[in-house]
Amino acid sequence: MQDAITNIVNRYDLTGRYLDPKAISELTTYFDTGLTRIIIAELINRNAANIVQDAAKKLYAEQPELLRPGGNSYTTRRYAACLRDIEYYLRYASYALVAGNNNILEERVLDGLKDTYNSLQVPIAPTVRAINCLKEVILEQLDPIDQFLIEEPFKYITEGLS
Ligand code: PEB
Repeated sequence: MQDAITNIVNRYDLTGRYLDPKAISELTTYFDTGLTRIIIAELINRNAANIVQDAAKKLYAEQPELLRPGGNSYTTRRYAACLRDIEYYLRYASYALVAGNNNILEERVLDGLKDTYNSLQVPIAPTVRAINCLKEVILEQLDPIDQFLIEEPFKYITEGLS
């Protein structure tokens, strides 16, 4: 797993360079957003159950056919798997948010995920929609000026799945 700092340091170490103004500027950008990243992670921790529930509610209000016979969320087992998947997305997005780096999403979430979904016939488009619902529920609770921070990890997941 990488974070914003190890990412920069590793890059410079590879070529044996001191941290130049470009590196310092990248580090400053990360540190300047650090406190806000932590505040959002705290908000996610405090409201995780509600955020997951609201995102699922939103998804199923838009696509009720998922819950009917033939739908991929039909049966309590699959419905529970879906809520669990949404929870995974939220938890990993909060890690990437704090790390200021999406590498953990690649390593622990996206690697092989599309193949898994395809082999289980879990539909990708509604899954992407679920992830965006998750993001929208969080965005409603954030100051507009901080919203770009949470866009980053969710955008990375949805693009990786698409
Ligand atoms: C990914 N999801 C499922 C499985 C796996 C994942 C590996 C198969 C094994 C299992 O059921 O546990 N696991 C999940 C994930 C990580 C991980 C993200 C990351 C760390 O380890 N069905 C829908 C919705 C969508 C959905 C659109 C948003 O209709 C999800 C929720 N995922 C869904 C469902 C299953 C599943 C499994 C329904 C069960 C599929 C099945 O067994 O038929």
